Amino acid sequence: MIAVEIAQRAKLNENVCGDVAAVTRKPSGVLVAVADGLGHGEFAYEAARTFCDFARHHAEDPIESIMSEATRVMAKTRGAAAALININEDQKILEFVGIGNIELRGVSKEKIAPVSMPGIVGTALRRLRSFRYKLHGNDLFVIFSDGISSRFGLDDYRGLREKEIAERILRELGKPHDDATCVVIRVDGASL
Ligand SMILES: [Mn+2]
Repeated sequence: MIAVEIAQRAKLNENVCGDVAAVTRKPSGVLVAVADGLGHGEFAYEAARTFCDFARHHAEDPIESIMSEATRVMAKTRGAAAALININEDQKILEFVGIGNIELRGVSKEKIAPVSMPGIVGTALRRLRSFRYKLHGNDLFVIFSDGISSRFGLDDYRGLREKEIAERILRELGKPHDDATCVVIRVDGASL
């Protein structure tokens, strides 16, 4: 089983959150998209939502092609930082691709330290780099926008339920002056 929980809020004095996260369940597993629209407010939300809608509609495509194809629709928006995480339970792998400040952390048997490429989805696409990790069972992953301080150790949260991890990271590490999003994924060992 793949458990996914999202915690999110807008920056201080803003009603609309410019970060969007989308979870798409597929026969093979799950695709998670996280986008942080440039700036704040309505238009930031519009850009982030456009990315996540595109990802949802193309959820069966390889993540690199979703990311590169999204450039076209995103050109009509103000752009976003974005990341895609695909978990394939049959192949027991997690794949990541990111552009801009969305980070993935993981606690697993191997070191999980992918990097997002610099840039904005919606401007000319430069080089993409994707990362692929083997799942071992009971792997824990956190994806977060730059409205969350990266100064935390995921080990500290490991014993908690997914929803509680997401909410605590948001509460304890969220920056008041930026939209903040935290997505927690746990892959149960039983399903692998
Ligand atoms: Mn941000």
